[in-house]
Amino acid sequence: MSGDLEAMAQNLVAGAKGLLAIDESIGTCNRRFGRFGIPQTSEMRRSWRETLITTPGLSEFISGAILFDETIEQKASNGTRFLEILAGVGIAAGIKVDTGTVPLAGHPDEKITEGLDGLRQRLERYSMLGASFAKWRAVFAIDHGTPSAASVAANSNALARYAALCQEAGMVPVVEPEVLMRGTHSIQECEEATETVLRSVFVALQLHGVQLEGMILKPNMVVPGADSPNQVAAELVAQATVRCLRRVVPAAVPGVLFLSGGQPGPIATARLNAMNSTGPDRPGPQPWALGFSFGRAIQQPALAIWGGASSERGDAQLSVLHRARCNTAARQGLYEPAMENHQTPAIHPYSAAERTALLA
Ligand code: 5MM
Repeated sequence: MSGDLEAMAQNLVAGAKGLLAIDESIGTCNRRFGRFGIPQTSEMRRSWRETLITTPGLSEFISGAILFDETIEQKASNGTRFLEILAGVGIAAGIKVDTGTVPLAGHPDEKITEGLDGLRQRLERYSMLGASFAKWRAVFAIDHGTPSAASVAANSNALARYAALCQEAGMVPVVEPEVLMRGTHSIQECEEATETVLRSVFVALQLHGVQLEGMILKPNMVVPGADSPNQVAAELVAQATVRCLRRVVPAAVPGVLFLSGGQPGPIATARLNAMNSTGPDRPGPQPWALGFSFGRAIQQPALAIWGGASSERGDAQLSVLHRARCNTAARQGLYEPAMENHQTPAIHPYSAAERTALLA
Protein backbone atom coordinates (compact mmCIF):
# COMPACT_ATOMS: atom_id res chain seq x y z
CA MET A 1 0.00 0.00 0.00
CA SER A 2 1.40 3.40 -0.92
CA GLY A 3 1.60 5.82 1.98
CA ASP A 4 2.20 8.62 -0.52
CA LEU A 5 -1.19 8.16 -2.14
CA GLU A 6 -2.87 8.05 1.23
CA ALA A 7 -1.11 11.23 2.36
CA MET A 8 -1.99 13.01 -0.91
CA ALA A 9 -5.65 12.00 -0.59
CA GLN A 10 -5.69 13.15 3.03
CA ASN A 11 -4.21 16.49 1.96
CA LEU A 12 -7.05 17.06 -0.47
CA VAL A 13 -9.60 16.83 2.34
CA ALA A 14 -7.57 18.50 5.10
CA GLY A 15 -8.42 21.79 6.78
CA ALA A 16 -12.12 21.76 5.80
CA LYS A 17 -11.05 22.76 2.27
CA GLY A 18 -12.41 21.39 -1.00
CA LEU A 19 -11.75 21.10 -4.71
CA LEU A 20 -12.47 23.70 -7.35
CA ALA A 21 -13.60 21.96 -10.55
CA ILE A 22 -12.48 24.02 -13.56
CA ASP A 23 -12.15 21.06 -15.89
CA GLU A 24 -14.98 21.81 -18.29
CA SER A 25 -14.22 20.45 -21.74
CA ILE A 26 -14.08 23.00 -24.56
CA GLY A 27 -17.71 22.36 -25.55
CA THR A 28 -19.08 22.72 -22.01
CA CYS A 29 -17.02 25.83 -21.29
CA ASN A 30 -18.15 27.42 -24.56
CA ARG A 31 -21.80 26.66 -23.79
CA ARG A 32 -21.46 28.38 -20.41
CA PHE A 33 -19.73 31.37 -22.03
CA GLY A 34 -22.49 31.48 -24.63
CA ARG A 35 -25.11 32.24 -21.99
CA PHE A 36 -23.33 35.46 -21.08
CA GLY A 37 -22.28 36.44 -24.58
CA ILE A 38 -18.61 35.76 -23.79
CA PRO A 39 -16.54 35.04 -26.93
CA GLN A 40 -15.94 31.29 -27.21
CA THR A 41 -12.22 31.38 -27.86
CA SER A 42 -9.19 29.64 -26.43
CA GLU A 43 -7.89 32.99 -25.14
CA MET A 44 -11.13 33.72 -23.24
CA ARG A 45 -11.11 30.25 -21.70
CA ARG A 46 -7.48 30.83 -20.64
CA SER A 47 -8.34 34.24 -19.24
CA TRP A 48 -11.29 32.85 -17.24
CA ARG A 49 -9.16 30.07 -15.76
CA GLU A 50 -6.48 32.63 -14.92
CA THR A 51 -9.11 34.74 -13.13
CA LEU A 52 -10.19 31.72 -11.08
CA ILE A 53 -6.79 30.42 -10.01
CA THR A 54 -5.32 33.84 -9.21
CA THR A 55 -8.15 34.68 -6.80
CA PRO A 56 -6.40 36.21 -3.79
CA GLY A 57 -6.83 34.05 -0.68
CA LEU A 58 -8.19 31.05 -2.62
CA SER A 59 -5.89 28.55 -0.90
CA GLU A 60 -7.52 29.30 2.44
CA PHE A 61 -10.57 27.34 1.22
CA ILE A 62 -9.41 25.30 -1.77
CA SER A 63 -6.98 22.36 -1.53
CA GLY A 64 -6.94 21.36 -5.18
CA ALA A 65 -8.03 22.55 -8.63
CA ILE A 66 -9.14 20.15 -11.36
CA LEU A 67 -7.79 21.32 -14.72
CA PHE A 68 -8.47 20.30 -18.31
CA ASP A 69 -5.97 19.21 -20.95
CA GLU A 70 -6.21 22.59 -22.73
CA THR A 71 -5.45 24.40 -19.46
CA ILE A 72 -2.72 22.41 -17.80
CA GLU A 73 0.12 23.91 -19.83
CA GLN A 74 -1.33 27.42 -20.09
CA LYS A 75 0.20 30.52 -18.57
CA ALA A 76 -1.12 33.65 -16.91
CA SER A 77 -0.82 36.92 -18.83
CA ASN A 78 2.43 37.67 -16.95
CA GLY A 79 3.96 34.46 -18.35
CA THR A 80 3.75 32.35 -15.17
CA ARG A 81 2.60 28.79 -15.76
CA PHE A 82 -0.78 27.96 -14.18
CA LEU A 83 0.84 24.97 -12.46
CA GLU A 84 3.45 27.26 -10.92
CA ILE A 85 0.76 29.64 -9.67
CA LEU A 86 -1.13 26.79 -7.99
CA ALA A 87 2.01 25.26 -6.49
CA GLY A 88 3.04 28.69 -5.21
CA VAL A 89 -0.05 28.95 -3.04
CA GLY A 90 -0.14 25.29 -2.03
CA ILE A 91 -3.10 24.23 -4.19
CA ALA A 92 -2.68 20.72 -5.64
CA ALA A 93 -3.18 20.39 -9.39
CA GLY A 94 -5.53 17.74 -10.75
CA ILE A 95 -6.55 16.85 -14.28
CA LYS A 96 -9.67 15.48 -15.92
CA VAL A 97 -8.54 12.44 -17.88
CA ASP A 98 -11.72 11.01 -19.35
CA THR A 99 -12.34 12.04 -22.93
CA GLY A 100 -16.10 12.43 -22.59
CA THR A 101 -19.17 10.31 -23.09
CA VAL A 102 -20.69 8.51 -26.09
CA PRO A 103 -23.92 6.51 -26.41
CA LEU A 104 -23.59 3.01 -24.91
CA ALA A 105 -24.01 0.45 -27.68
CA GLY A 106 -27.35 -1.33 -27.34
CA HIS A 107 -28.53 1.35 -24.90
CA PRO A 108 -28.79 4.50 -27.02
CA ASP A 109 -30.31 6.58 -24.20
CA GLU A 110 -27.36 5.96 -21.91
CA LYS A 111 -23.73 7.03 -21.94
CA ILE A 112 -20.41 5.32 -21.46
CA THR A 113 -17.35 7.40 -20.62
CA GLU A 114 -14.30 6.92 -22.84
CA GLY A 115 -10.59 7.61 -22.42
CA LEU A 116 -8.90 4.39 -21.32
CA ASP A 117 -6.88 3.99 -24.54
CA GLY A 118 -3.44 5.51 -24.01
CA LEU A 119 -4.35 6.60 -20.49
CA ARG A 120 -1.18 5.13 -18.94
CA GLN A 121 0.97 7.37 -21.17
CA ARG A 122 -1.23 10.44 -20.60
CA LEU A 123 -1.06 9.98 -16.83
CA GLU A 124 2.71 9.74 -17.04
CA ARG A 125 2.81 13.07 -18.90
CA TYR A 126 0.42 14.82 -16.49
CA SER A 127 2.35 13.51 -13.52
CA MET A 128 5.63 14.81 -15.01
CA LEU A 129 3.98 18.20 -15.51
CA GLY A 130 3.06 18.28 -11.82
CA ALA A 131 -0.49 16.94 -11.47
CA SER A 132 -0.95 14.87 -8.33
CA PHE A 133 -4.53 13.72 -8.86
CA ALA A 134 -6.91 12.96 -11.72
CA LYS A 135 -10.64 12.80 -12.32
CA TRP A 136 -12.99 10.65 -14.41
CA ARG A 137 -16.75 11.19 -14.61
CA ALA A 138 -19.44 8.64 -15.46
CA VAL A 139 -23.05 9.78 -15.90
CA PHE A 140 -26.33 8.00 -15.19
CA ALA A 141 -29.75 9.43 -16.01
CA ILE A 142 -32.85 8.34 -14.10
CA ASP A 143 -35.66 7.50 -16.51
CA HIS A 144 -37.88 4.57 -17.41
CA GLY A 145 -35.58 1.57 -17.03
CA THR A 146 -32.41 3.59 -16.51
CA PRO A 147 -29.79 3.43 -15.25
CA SER A 148 -29.66 -0.05 -16.76
CA ALA A 149 -27.57 -2.86 -15.31
CA ALA A 150 -25.42 -2.70 -18.47
CA SER A 151 -24.57 0.98 -18.08
CA VAL A 152 -23.89 0.60 -14.36
CA ALA A 153 -21.56 -2.38 -14.95
CA ALA A 154 -19.74 -0.85 -17.94
CA ASN A 155 -19.16 2.52 -16.29
CA SER A 156 -18.11 0.94 -12.97
CA ASN A 157 -15.56 -1.16 -14.79
CA ALA A 158 -14.18 1.89 -16.63
CA LEU A 159 -13.99 3.92 -13.40
CA ALA A 160 -12.11 1.09 -11.70
CA ARG A 161 -9.64 0.64 -14.57
CA TYR A 162 -9.01 4.40 -14.60
CA ALA A 163 -8.53 4.47 -10.82
CA ALA A 164 -6.07 1.57 -10.89
CA LEU A 165 -4.05 3.25 -13.65
CA CYS A 166 -3.94 6.50 -11.67
CA GLN A 167 -2.60 4.80 -8.59
CA GLU A 168 -0.04 2.94 -10.72
CA ALA A 169 1.13 6.38 -11.90
CA GLY A 170 1.29 7.65 -8.30
CA MET A 171 -1.76 9.88 -8.72
CA VAL A 172 -4.88 10.01 -6.54
CA PRO A 173 -8.01 9.05 -8.50
CA VAL A 174 -11.10 11.17 -7.96
CA VAL A 175 -13.86 8.74 -8.88
CA GLU A 176 -16.95 10.59 -10.11
CA PRO A 177 -20.11 8.58 -10.72
CA GLU A 178 -22.85 11.16 -11.29
CA VAL A 179 -26.53 10.31 -11.10
CA LEU A 180 -27.89 13.31 -12.98
CA MET A 181 -30.36 15.73 -11.43
CA ARG A 182 -32.18 16.12 -14.75
CA GLY A 183 -35.80 14.84 -14.62
CA THR A 184 -38.92 14.64 -12.50
CA HIS A 185 -37.87 11.72 -10.29
CA SER A 186 -38.34 11.68 -6.53
CA ILE A 187 -35.58 11.81 -3.93
CA GLN A 188 -36.32 8.14 -3.18
CA GLU A 189 -35.65 7.21 -6.81
CA CYS A 190 -32.40 9.15 -6.69
CA GLU A 191 -31.38 7.37 -3.48
CA GLU A 192 -32.10 3.97 -5.03
CA ALA A 193 -30.18 4.73 -8.22
CA THR A 194 -27.25 6.28 -6.33
CA GLU A 195 -27.01 3.28 -4.01
CA THR A 196 -27.07 0.85 -6.95
CA VAL A 197 -24.37 2.80 -8.80
CA LEU A 198 -22.07 3.27 -5.80
CA ARG A 199 -22.39 -0.36 -4.73
CA SER A 200 -21.33 -1.47 -8.20
CA VAL A 201 -18.49 1.08 -8.37
CA PHE A 202 -16.98 -0.14 -5.09
CA VAL A 203 -17.23 -3.80 -6.14
CA ALA A 204 -15.30 -2.89 -9.31
CA LEU A 205 -12.73 -0.76 -7.45
CA GLN A 206 -11.99 -3.62 -5.08
CA LEU A 207 -11.86 -6.13 -7.92
CA HIS A 208 -9.20 -3.99 -9.61
CA GLY A 209 -7.20 -3.66 -6.40
CA VAL A 210 -7.69 0.07 -5.97
CA GLN A 211 -6.32 1.27 -2.63
CA LEU A 212 -9.35 2.87 -0.99
CA GLU A 213 -7.22 5.00 1.35
CA GLY A 214 -5.61 6.62 -1.69
CA MET A 215 -8.73 7.73 -3.58
CA ILE A 216 -11.50 10.32 -3.34
CA LEU A 217 -15.16 9.71 -4.18
CA LYS A 218 -16.96 12.52 -6.01
CA PRO A 219 -20.66 11.58 -6.12
CA ASN A 220 -23.91 13.45 -6.55
CA MET A 221 -25.93 14.40 -3.49
CA VAL A 222 -29.20 12.46 -3.17
CA VAL A 223 -31.77 15.01 -4.36
CA PRO A 224 -35.13 15.08 -6.15
CA GLY A 225 -35.00 15.65 -9.92
CA ALA A 226 -34.66 19.29 -10.90
CA ASP A 227 -38.19 19.21 -12.38
CA SER A 228 -39.78 17.22 -9.56
CA PRO A 229 -42.72 19.00 -7.94
CA ASN A 230 -41.59 17.51 -4.61
CA GLN A 231 -38.53 19.50 -3.60
CA VAL A 232 -37.32 18.86 -0.04
CA ALA A 233 -35.52 20.62 2.83
CA ALA A 234 -31.74 20.47 3.18
CA GLU A 235 -32.12 18.17 6.23
CA LEU A 236 -33.89 15.54 4.11
CA VAL A 237 -31.22 15.70 1.42
CA ALA A 238 -28.57 15.30 4.12
CA GLN A 239 -30.31 12.32 5.70
CA ALA A 240 -30.91 10.52 2.40
CA THR A 241 -27.38 11.20 1.14
CA VAL A 242 -25.64 10.06 4.30
CA ARG A 243 -27.90 7.01 4.67
CA CYS A 244 -27.06 5.99 1.11
CA LEU A 245 -23.31 6.55 1.54
CA ARG A 246 -23.20 4.64 4.83
CA ARG A 247 -24.62 1.57 3.11
CA VAL A 248 -22.03 1.40 0.36
CA VAL A 249 -18.93 3.56 0.87
CA PRO A 250 -16.20 1.81 2.88
CA ALA A 251 -14.87 3.74 5.87
CA ALA A 252 -11.35 3.46 4.41
CA VAL A 253 -12.17 6.13 1.81
CA PRO A 254 -10.82 9.42 3.22
CA GLY A 255 -13.21 11.81 1.53
CA VAL A 256 -16.51 12.17 -0.24
CA LEU A 257 -16.35 15.44 -2.16
CA PHE A 258 -19.69 16.14 -3.81
CA LEU A 259 -20.27 17.58 -7.26
CA SER A 260 -22.90 20.31 -7.39
CA GLY A 261 -24.58 19.03 -10.56
CA GLY A 262 -26.49 22.22 -11.36
CA GLN A 263 -27.70 23.09 -7.84
CA PRO A 264 -27.52 26.82 -7.19
CA GLY A 265 -24.49 27.65 -5.00
CA PRO A 266 -26.28 28.54 -1.74
CA ILE A 267 -28.51 25.45 -1.96
CA ALA A 268 -25.58 23.09 -2.48
CA THR A 269 -23.83 24.80 0.43
CA ALA A 270 -26.86 24.51 2.76
CA ARG A 271 -27.23 20.80 1.95
CA LEU A 272 -23.54 20.15 2.59
CA ASN A 273 -23.84 22.06 5.85
CA ALA A 274 -26.79 19.91 6.95
CA MET A 275 -24.68 16.78 6.38
CA ASN A 276 -21.95 18.13 8.61
CA SER A 277 -24.14 19.47 11.43
CA THR A 278 -25.13 17.70 14.59
CA GLY A 279 -28.63 17.81 16.07
CA PRO A 280 -31.81 15.77 16.18
CA ASP A 281 -32.49 15.88 12.41
CA ARG A 282 -28.86 15.96 11.39
CA PRO A 283 -26.75 12.94 10.47
CA GLY A 284 -23.73 13.76 12.70
CA PRO A 285 -20.10 12.62 12.35
CA GLN A 286 -19.22 10.13 9.60
CA PRO A 287 -16.16 7.98 8.81
CA TRP A 288 -15.22 10.07 5.76
CA ALA A 289 -14.84 13.81 5.29
CA LEU A 290 -17.95 15.20 3.58
CA GLY A 291 -16.85 18.07 1.38
CA PHE A 292 -17.11 19.71 -1.99
CA SER A 293 -15.63 19.48 -5.46
CA PHE A 294 -17.89 22.05 -7.04
CA GLY A 295 -17.76 23.52 -10.52
CA ARG A 296 -20.87 25.51 -11.27
CA ALA A 297 -21.83 26.09 -7.61
CA ILE A 298 -18.61 28.08 -7.20
CA GLN A 299 -18.07 29.47 -10.69
CA GLN A 300 -21.52 30.46 -11.96
CA PRO A 301 -22.13 33.75 -10.10
CA ALA A 302 -18.53 34.78 -10.75
CA LEU A 303 -18.82 34.00 -14.46
CA ALA A 304 -21.90 36.22 -14.70
CA ILE A 305 -19.99 39.06 -13.05
CA TRP A 306 -16.86 38.64 -15.18
CA GLY A 307 -18.70 38.38 -18.48
CA GLY A 308 -15.38 38.41 -20.32
CA ALA A 309 -14.36 41.88 -19.10
CA SER A 310 -10.97 42.22 -17.42
CA SER A 311 -12.32 45.25 -15.52
CA GLU A 312 -14.68 42.89 -13.64
CA ARG A 313 -11.96 40.42 -12.66
CA GLY A 314 -11.67 41.64 -9.05
CA ASP A 315 -15.39 41.39 -8.35
CA ALA A 316 -15.58 37.98 -10.00
CA GLN A 317 -12.74 36.78 -7.77
CA LEU A 318 -14.53 38.07 -4.68
CA SER A 319 -17.56 36.05 -5.69
CA VAL A 320 -15.42 32.91 -6.11
CA LEU A 321 -13.86 33.49 -2.70
CA HIS A 322 -17.25 34.02 -1.11
CA ARG A 323 -18.66 30.71 -2.35
CA ALA A 324 -15.47 28.87 -1.44
CA ARG A 325 -15.58 30.36 2.03
CA CYS A 326 -19.27 29.40 2.51
CA ASN A 327 -18.47 25.82 1.45
CA THR A 328 -15.57 25.57 3.88
CA ALA A 329 -17.96 26.75 6.61
CA ALA A 330 -20.45 24.08 5.47
CA ARG A 331 -17.81 21.38 5.79
CA GLN A 332 -17.71 22.25 9.49
CA GLY A 333 -21.47 22.66 9.92
CA LEU A 334 -20.89 26.39 10.47
CA TYR A 335 -22.64 27.84 7.40
CA GLU A 336 -25.60 30.13 7.93
CA PRO A 337 -27.71 31.54 5.10
CA ALA A 338 -27.05 34.98 6.63
CA MET A 339 -23.49 34.66 5.31
CA GLU A 340 -24.98 35.32 1.87
CA ASN A 341 -26.19 38.75 3.01
CA HIS A 342 -22.66 39.99 3.31
CA GLN A 343 -22.74 40.46 -0.43
CA THR A 344 -23.36 44.14 -1.09
CA PRO A 345 -25.21 44.70 -3.31
CA ALA A 346 -25.93 41.10 -4.21
CA ILE A 347 -22.43 40.30 -5.36
CA HIS A 348 -19.83 41.61 -2.91
CA PRO A 349 -19.20 39.26 0.00
CA TYR A 350 -16.73 41.60 1.72
CA SER A 351 -16.62 45.11 3.11
CA ALA A 352 -14.80 47.80 1.11
CA ALA A 353 -11.81 47.51 3.47
CA GLU A 354 -11.67 43.72 3.13
CA ARG A 355 -11.91 44.03 -0.65
CA THR A 356 -9.03 46.48 -0.78
CA ALA A 357 -6.93 44.17 1.38
CA LEU A 358 -7.82 41.11 -0.65
CA LEU A 359 -7.05 42.73 -3.96
CA ALA A 360 -3.83 44.36 -2.86
C1 5MM B 1 -20.52 17.12 -12.79
O1 5MM B 1 -19.57 18.02 -13.22
C2 5MM B 1 -18.40 18.12 -12.42
C3 5MM B 1 -18.62 19.00 -11.21
O2 5MM B 1 -19.12 20.23 -11.66
P1 5MM B 1 -20.50 20.75 -11.08
O3 5MM B 1 -20.22 21.03 -9.62
O4 5MM B 1 -20.76 21.97 -11.90
O5 5MM B 1 -21.52 19.67 -11.29
C4 5MM B 1 -17.29 18.71 -13.27
O6 5MM B 1 -16.03 18.48 -12.69
C5 5MM B 1 -17.37 18.17 -14.66
O7 5MM B 1 -16.98 16.82 -14.61
C6 5MM B 1 -16.45 19.00 -15.54
O8 5MM B 1 -16.93 20.30 -15.56
C7 5MM B 1 -16.30 18.44 -16.92
O9 5MM B 1 -17.54 18.44 -17.57
P2 5MM B 1 -17.61 18.23 -19.16
O10 5MM B 1 -19.07 18.18 -19.42
O11 5MM B 1 -16.97 19.40 -19.75
O12 5MM B 1 -16.90 16.95 -19.44
